[in-house]
Formats: sequence, structure tokens, C-alpha cells
Amino acid sequence: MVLVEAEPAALSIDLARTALVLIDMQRDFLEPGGFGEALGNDVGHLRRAIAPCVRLLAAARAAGVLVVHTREGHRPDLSDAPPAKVERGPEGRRIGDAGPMGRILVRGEPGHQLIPELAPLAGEALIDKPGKGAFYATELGAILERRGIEYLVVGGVTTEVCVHTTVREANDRGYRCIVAGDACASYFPEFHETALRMVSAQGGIFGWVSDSARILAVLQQAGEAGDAARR
Ligand code: TIU
Repeated sequence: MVLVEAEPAALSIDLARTALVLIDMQRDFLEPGGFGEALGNDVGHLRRAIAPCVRLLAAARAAGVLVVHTREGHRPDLSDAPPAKVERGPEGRRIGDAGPMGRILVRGEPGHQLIPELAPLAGEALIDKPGKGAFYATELGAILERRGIEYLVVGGVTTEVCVHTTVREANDRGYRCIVAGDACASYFPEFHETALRMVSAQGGIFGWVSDSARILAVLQQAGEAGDAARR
């Protein structure tokens, strides 16, 4: 077991039972010229999470921690997209409409892809999810159960939408979640800050909040120990 410094308190975790879950680091949300920016958002807020995610991903891989990537998106015929989700926002800029990087939030389109900085390696779990939460209507729960996962380190976008929904789903399922605060981001900085506080408030009502530096300290120790064992 290793100790991760976090709020509301440090948490002892078993890295063999831990997964790094990176939520929806997709081109359409993060890249200039994507759907997020077309809606008038400043993608600069989201891009601040890229470097911490890259560092966490490298360290998790080196430590042998299970890595899970998620993408939000729908089937091209939108048969898995409820009207309640599609029928919002300005006409012409809704799910399935032609966006600057292909059809908005449709699987297979350029904007739906993960940003190249965080491209999955062959063999890493890539979960395509139709909702905000990564458990709803996906195989994530089965993958985590088969691997005996109990702890999730979570980063990605956006903090108050897909990260929060996933952490809430995970908390109800009994997972202990550590949100890597600086590896998450929102188009609304005040929502980001408040969403993090909402996780760790009330004794950690949804989980723990830490940051990439404090999590890296633990992952790098494990990575080095693994290197030493292999030598
Ligand atoms: N991934 C995710 O958070 N999807 C969103 O739609 N987020 C917004 O903040 N809109």
C-alpha cells in the first residue's frame, strides 16, 4: 500500500488495484477550432489539464497501473442519443450536426478522437460512452471488476460534467476515487474549483481530491521500484 496525500485526508491505496481514468480528452473539447470553441468557450481553460494528464499517464504506464481512456460520443445514426440530450443548444451546433471537426460528438469523426498527446497505447482500455458518466451503458464496470480494481485516479474534462458524473457513479459503486485536480478542467473556472470542493467536502462525500504532483510522487516511487525489481 502507498499513501497519497489528498483532501480531506491522505488515502492509502494499492496500485495493483488502482486504475487511472482519463475522461473525454477529445479534440472537439480541447482543440482550437473544435466544437467547444465553436460554442464560444475558451479552450485555454481546458488545455491547462493536458500536461498534468500527460505526466500522470506516463507515470501510470511506468508503474504498471491500469489505464482507462474514455470518449463521449454517439453512433452515427444517433440511435443511442436521447432527444433530451440532442435537442439543446443552438440549431446547427447540436450533437450530430456538421461541426468544424466533423459531426459533433459522433464516433469516428476527427473531433471525437482523443488529443494526440494522450493517444491510447494498444491494449489500453478505451471506453466509448453515450452519457456523461463513464459507467452508464458501457463496459467500464466489467473491466474494473475483472481486474479487481478498487481505487480510481481520475483526470479529464470537464470537471463538473463528465468527471463529476463518473466520480459520483464510481462512488455509488464502492470505488474510492482520487480526483487529480490540476489534471481536470472546465470551461468555467469557478465551476472547476467548486466541483473539486464538492468531492472532498463533508469528509470526502464523493471521494478525495489531490493533484498530479502528489500522485506522481507515489507513482514514480512505484515505477522506480518496478525498474529495480526488473534489473
Ligand atoms: N466530457 C464532458 O464533460 N462533456 C461535456 O459535454 N462537457 C461540458 O462541459 N459541456
